[in-house]
Amino acid sequence: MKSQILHKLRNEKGYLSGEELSNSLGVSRTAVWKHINELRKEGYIIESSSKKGYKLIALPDIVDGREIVIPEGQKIGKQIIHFEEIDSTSNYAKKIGNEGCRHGTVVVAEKQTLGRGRIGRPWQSGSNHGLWFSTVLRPELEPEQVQIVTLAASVAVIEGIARGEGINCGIKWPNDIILDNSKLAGILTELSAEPGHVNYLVVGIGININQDLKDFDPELQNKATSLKIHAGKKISRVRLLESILTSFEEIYNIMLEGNTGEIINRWNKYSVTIGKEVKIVYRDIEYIGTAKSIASDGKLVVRCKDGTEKEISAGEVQVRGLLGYV
Ligand code: BT5
Repeated sequence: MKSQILHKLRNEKGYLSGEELSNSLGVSRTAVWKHINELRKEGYIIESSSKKGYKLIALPDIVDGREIVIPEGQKIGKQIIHFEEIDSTSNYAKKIGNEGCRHGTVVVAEKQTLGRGRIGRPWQSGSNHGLWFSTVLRPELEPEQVQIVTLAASVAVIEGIARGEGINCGIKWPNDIILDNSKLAGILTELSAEPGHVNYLVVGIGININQDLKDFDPELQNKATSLKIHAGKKISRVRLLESILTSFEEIYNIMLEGNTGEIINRWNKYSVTIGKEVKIVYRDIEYIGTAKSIASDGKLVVRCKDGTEKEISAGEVQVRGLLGYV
């Protein structure tokens, strides 16, 4: 009943009288009033006037499926599973990936208790100030081609933020989204595969949205940022998630058409890595070179000091001068 009342209020630009609501839904006016109060507790701002009735003024910034509007035909985000709190959205996405969930299913949480980055590193996501979500994808790709999906996801985040908020970010290979020389977002791609066949991929995306600097753990305060810190105002997580999912669908379709060149071109456009001196740390071996380009399979091509070229697909790339890494 509550969601039916909400639906009616959302479709009405002006006021809806208590009588109209109670008649059309077949419940008493007291019941309508109780549901309105519950919606208010959930964060909906509903104005009431004894003469005119109820009017929806503002939506809460809760990132569940009720609030997120996905364009007709879009597969990514068509199904959204929302948690108030979870260990990690990527853990849950893997579970439902194994159970055969639909391509494009998105798992999103207000808070994570065990958010993680690559190689077991922690991801700070214990408050509802950010967007923490994981998408299950079922692409027809060979396991060795999946690096392109991480690049595609980075492009989707960049373009979704530009489209939704008009803020331009950069990408540090392979998966860091950078704003004002600090880390705004990270992407963790995990794979379930058999030889020659990808069962599914889970792309976990964490974006700092409405944190103030003091909300970050002390060790992150000199290397993390949020959209609010940059823009000086609160940002709607719901609207931003919608625009990122739409960008993701767009770039995913380009990938399915086999046009990886277009993904690489866009990625290069946003890259803060190419042309920079980088330090590669891989299995205790360190070397310094210049990031030259991205290969068609998403690997980073690095020209080493001795003139040789290496293609990097794993390990840690540190961009000199950025984030105080070197
Ligand atoms: C990443 O790893 O950047 C991938 C982060 C992916 C998080 C999403 S949230 C939804 C989904 N569910 C999950 O459990 N994970 C995904 P990596 O490149 O390894 O970077 C990790 C490092 O980033 C940490 O060691 C910290 O230095 C830093 N870091 C941690 N939390 C941060 C935050 N909120 N903002 C900026 N930097 C952070």
